[in-house]
Formats: sequence, structure tokens, C-alpha cells
Amino acid sequence: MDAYKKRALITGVTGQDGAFLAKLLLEKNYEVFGVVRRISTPNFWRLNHLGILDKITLVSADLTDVPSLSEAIRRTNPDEIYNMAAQSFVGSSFDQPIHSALTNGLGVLNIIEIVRNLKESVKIYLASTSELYGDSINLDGVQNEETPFKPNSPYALSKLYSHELARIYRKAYGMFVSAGILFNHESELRGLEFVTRKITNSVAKIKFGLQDELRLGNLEAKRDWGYAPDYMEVVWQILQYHKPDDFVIATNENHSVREFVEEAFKIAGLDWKLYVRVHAQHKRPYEVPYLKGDYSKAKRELGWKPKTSFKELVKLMVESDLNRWDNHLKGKIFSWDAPNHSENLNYLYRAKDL
Ligand code: NAP
Ligand code: F7E
Repeated sequence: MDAYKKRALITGVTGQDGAFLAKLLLEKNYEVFGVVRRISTPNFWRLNHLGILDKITLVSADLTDVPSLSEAIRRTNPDEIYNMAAQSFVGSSFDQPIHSALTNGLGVLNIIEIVRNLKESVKIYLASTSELYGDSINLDGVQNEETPFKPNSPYALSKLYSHELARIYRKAYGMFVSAGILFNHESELRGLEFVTRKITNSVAKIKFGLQDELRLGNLEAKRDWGYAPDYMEVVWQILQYHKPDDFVIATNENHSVREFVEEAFKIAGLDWKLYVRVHAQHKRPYEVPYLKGDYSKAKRELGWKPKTSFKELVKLMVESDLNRWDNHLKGKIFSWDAPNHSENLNYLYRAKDL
């Protein structure tokens, strides 16, 4: 008889974390299901790039659409749900605060309530964030699980709502709802609007003469940047821990946007001062100036520590974008530039057909 395969449902599977997590869970011999919402241009480039599009079952649902979400959870019958779906861009949350609140706040409540009514034993992972801290810092200059939350954006506030849901549903119903308070994590598959990937992609385009300048906002903001695949390892570990809990996941090191810029341009042999311009357009109405995470609890309880240094992270991102644009100029097509994304909709199921 075949050994039982654990079943995982990942929301946000087309995003950076969801895609890396799906790959990891497949390697761990899970049966992987992914929630995909309808958008006008299907977004399968990450799953394509990782070579896993045909290895997972994609289900059509939206966090804000209870009937589809409920059907997706019921039909896939998961042991574990990883909620990676969100309107995740802090800048956009100032422009679309209600959409952010509905997806990141009520969308998560939808998942938890569906599970409570269907099968309370399902373990749920919630993607919490260092943005919860705003400008709250411990006296020793770090943020950990005890640091008070003081959100500075509609995004952070919507995430505080879902973060608190974890605590409440654990206490009220004994449900297994855990939250990873992840500090910024980046990769070659990061969305182009986030500052790290915006920088590395621009460095590559400047190197090949395809772009003249890079417009940025606040260069002095400090972030604790890690590598997304390292962080997905611990996301899985959090759900294997003996009880539901909160964990800070970080590198305990931070760098300014300016330092990231300097390092990225240096790798490509360019002088950043010739290309970078500060523009008010990219400044936030309310900034989070300083984040540095103390991950001692994750180290102690889960035996986890980050593997990729800041310099290694910048290097792998710059090299990936240089490689991508080089291939592009040579007429080769990369998975993420492929023009036939819609054809991949063949992989998408209605929950009722599963
Ligand atoms: P991402 O690349 O922006 O991916 C977000 C995913 O959510 C996409 O798959 C998106 O689908 C999906 N989504 C958005 N709205 C949805 C809806 N209403 N219904 C169903 N799916 C929806 O984000 P990420 O960087 O992978 O982050 C993953 C999670 O971790 C997010 O919750 C984010 O807030 C949180 N987080 C991220 C970081 C970080 O540094 N990356 C740090 C802390 C916490 P489409 O492809 O259709 O847009
Ligand atoms: O900004 C500054 C910006 O958009 C980082 C999300 O994954 O991590 C991410 O949120 C910093 C900020 O990420 C530009 O003002 C300067 O101080 O890359 P970001 P974020 O806002 O930290 C957290 C943990 C999440 O949970 C979120 O989902 O860089 N910055 N100039 C800029 N940022 C952008 N995007 N673009 C600029 O031109």
C-alpha cells in the first residue's frame, strides 16, 4: 500500500513565497494544491520557472469570495493550509486600503472560519510580517515576538487583524493557527515593484544600455533582508512544531536601501551615483524606518537559522537579472518572458471538478 501523502493547500501559489513553498513541499513528498484567482493576465511565470506547474493541482478561488474558497478547501481536503495570499505591496496599500483590508484581513478570517466549520484539525499557517512593528523597536535595537506592534500602513494594519485572529482562534477553539512574523525576504523571483528586485533589474538593464536612470524613494530606510527559499524551510517547520505559535524569522542584520544599491551596482561594475535619482513619487506617506529581527526563538525551538548572507543575496539577484536580460538580447526566451501564459490555464480546475 502507498504511504499516505500529506495534502497541503497553498494560497498565493503564484507569488514569490507560494511558488518556492510549493517546490519545497513537493520535495517533501506532499500532494500540493494551489489557489489561483482570476486575473486578466495569468501569472504562472514563477511556477513555470521552477518547473512545477504540472506537478501541483491549481484550484480557482479568491480569498474574498467565500463560496469558491470554501469549495476549494472542502474538495482539496488539506492537512495543512499555508496562507501566502495577500495584497502584499505596502505602497499600494496606501492607494487601495480597502482592497488590502478585505484580502489581508477578512480574506484570512474567511479561511479560518471555513476551516472551523469544516474540519478544525487542519493546521493553518498565516503570513505575518515585520511591518506589524512600524517604528517600534526594543531597547537593544531589534524586534522580537515580545516587541509591541505599531503598524504604519494600511497593509500593516490589515496584517495585524489577521495576526490577532491566530491568537484568538487558538484560545477560543484550540485551533492550530500559527503565524510566521517574517522580515523582508527576496529572491530572483521577487516582484519587480519591491525595492530589491527593482534595483537588480535596473542594474541589469543599465548594464546592457536599456535604461538610463533608476528612480527610488527613501534611501535611508533599513531592512533585514533574507533569502526567500531559506524562509520557506522554516515556514514548513512552524507547522510541524508541537503547538501553534508565533515566530520571528529574520537574519538579525540590517542594511539601508542605499547599501543595497551600492552593492548591486558594484557587482555589475557600475558607479551608482551616475544613475540613481531620488524621486518623491516613490516615497511612502508614512515610512517604516528601521527593521532588524531577532530570530532567537526560531533558532532555539526549531533549530533554524538563515543560510544566505546579504552579499550573497544581492549577488544572486543581480546575476539572475543580468543573465535574464543577456538571454533576452540574444533572442532566447526565459520562462518569465514567455508570451503564452494563458495556455497554462489548462492546468486550472474548478473545485467542484476535483
Ligand atoms: P506576492 O509575491 O505579492 O504574492 C501574493 C500572492 O497572493 C499572489 O499569488 C497573488 O495572486 C495572491 N493573491 C492576492 N490577492 C488574492 C486574493 N484575493 N485571492 C487569492 N489570491 C490572492 O507576495 P510574497 O512576497 O510571496 O508574500 C507572501 C505572503 O507573505 C504575503 O501574505 C505577504 O504579505 C507576506 N509577507 C511577505 C514578506 C516578503 O518579504 N516577501 C514578508 C513578510 C510577509 P496573483 O498572482 O493573482 O496576483
Ligand atoms: O520597500 C524603500 C521603501 O517595497 C523596502 C513586502 O514584502 O516586506 C515588504 O515590504 C523599503 C521601504 O518592501 C523605493 O520605502 C525606497 O522602506 O521593497 P519594499 P517593504 O515595504 O519593506 C514586508 C516585510 C512585507 O510584509 C511586505 O509584504 O525600500 N524604497 N525606494 C522603495 N521601495 C520601493 N518598493 N520602491 C522604491 O522605489
